[in-house]
Amino acid sequence: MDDLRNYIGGQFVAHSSSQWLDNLEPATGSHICRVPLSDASDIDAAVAAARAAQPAWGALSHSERADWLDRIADALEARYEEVATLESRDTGKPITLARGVDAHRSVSNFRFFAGMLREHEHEIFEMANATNYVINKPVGVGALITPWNLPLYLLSWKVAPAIGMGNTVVCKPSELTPLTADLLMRVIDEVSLPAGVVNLVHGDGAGAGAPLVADSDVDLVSFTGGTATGEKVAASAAPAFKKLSLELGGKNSSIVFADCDMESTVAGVVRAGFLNQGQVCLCGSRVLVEDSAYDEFRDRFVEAVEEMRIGDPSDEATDLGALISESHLAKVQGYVELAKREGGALLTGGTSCVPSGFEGGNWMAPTVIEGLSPDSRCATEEIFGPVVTIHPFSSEDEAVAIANNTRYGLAGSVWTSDLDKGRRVSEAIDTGMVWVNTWLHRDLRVPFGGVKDSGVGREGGKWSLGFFSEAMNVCVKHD
Ligand code: TXE
Repeated sequence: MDDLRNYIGGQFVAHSSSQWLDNLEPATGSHICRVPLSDASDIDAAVAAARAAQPAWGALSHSERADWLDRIADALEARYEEVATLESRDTGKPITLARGVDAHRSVSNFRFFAGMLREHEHEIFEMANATNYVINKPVGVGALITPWNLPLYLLSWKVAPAIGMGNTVVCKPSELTPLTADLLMRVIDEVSLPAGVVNLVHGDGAGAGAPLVADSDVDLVSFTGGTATGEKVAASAAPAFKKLSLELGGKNSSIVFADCDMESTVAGVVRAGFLNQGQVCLCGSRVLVEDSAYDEFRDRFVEAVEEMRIGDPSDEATDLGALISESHLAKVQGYVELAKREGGALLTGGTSCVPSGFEGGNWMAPTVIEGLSPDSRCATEEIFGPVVTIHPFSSEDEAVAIANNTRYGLAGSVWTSDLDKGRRVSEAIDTGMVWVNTWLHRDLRVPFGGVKDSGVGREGGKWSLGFFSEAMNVCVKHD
């Protein structure tokens, strides 16, 4: 595959330095392409192109911009299989997941926000002698920074509402998974979106991400990634009062009550624990089980985990693929070693499991650990891999207390046939989102985001439209 190039002002351009990063395939370790290691001068050029394009783009009506989003959606949909294949190759995730989740959502993100824009109306607040109407103006130039676990899914989740509300943007995708971001730029070029509305600069966090956030001509920052990086982004953006949205890590609990439907709960909790090899910020990586059902659930859960097929990501029968990188694999394995030192017992996994022919890749068996204190590091820190810890509880209060004993507060799930209990427990958990008897069941209209160290702000539906715009009130006095 050819070396990648930045996309600035409607042109694919070379970066200014001669530095490159090798993009490696997680499943095999083989070389895919070289990624530009861009620097502050590339960022300056991209931000200048975005700034120049913003007035004309911001002057279009919502429905004109909605038409552009639909054109991008159509062109992306025409390349559905290409999106899925590139995403699977670049991330190591199974092709069925790349099709059903990544390729599907990338198209529907553009379609969904096109529909929202067409329905968007000014809010009106009548007074006895005056009418207030609220308009949503573009913020200006947006910096959109995304991680490697759901590359195009998350990038399109930001690009669509950002440009939909009249902003122009500079995207900085993860340097580990640049392929579908490059594809999106080719799609945007193909549909002839006005030059400078969407720009993309490849590179790492220090060389490209940090100067982008710090650029004085950037008005808004939408970041999804690790909590430690989020702290740096917040510190850089705050002094200039940039609008900021941070979607960060999670350590989410799946809370299983004895009165649950055992079969669907086991299937749902396995999916929550291991989707995308556990590399989703929403994953339920700590499973809390009511003590009277603990033994039965544990045995069935481990059995179901062992039935998952690990192997060639391009094989439709594969359930679990490779981890993103060698260093990430080492970090996840380090947590398994830590769990042993913390007194945990491995119920399954804990080892590498390299499929034949994939010796150069980053492979790890799905791992379940019991016997750890719910306060232990492995039970409270984000591991972001195929590792789940399992813990008994004896009361609703105890389950909630365990669920809340982490620095994170992103998501969770509750499994019970008593829906009153399901709602009661959900509302007591300090997170941004909870599912009852399901997991990752997404309605794009609802708020998405976390509390505590899981982030700041909400995206999704009207929350995205609000974040990517400035609300302005006009009060007109009547005679
Ligand atoms: O994320 P980073 P990484 C978690 C997970 C994972 C950890 C680190 O725990 O192990 O984060 O993953 C860019 N200024 N999540 O290292 O470093 C970077 O180039 C501006 C949770 O991949 O946060 C990339 O584009 N940008 C998460 C993006 O930030 C900077 C999904 C994310 O990279 C930067 C992925 C800087 N100083 C990992 N430094 C989730 N919540 O979904 C880096 N970047």
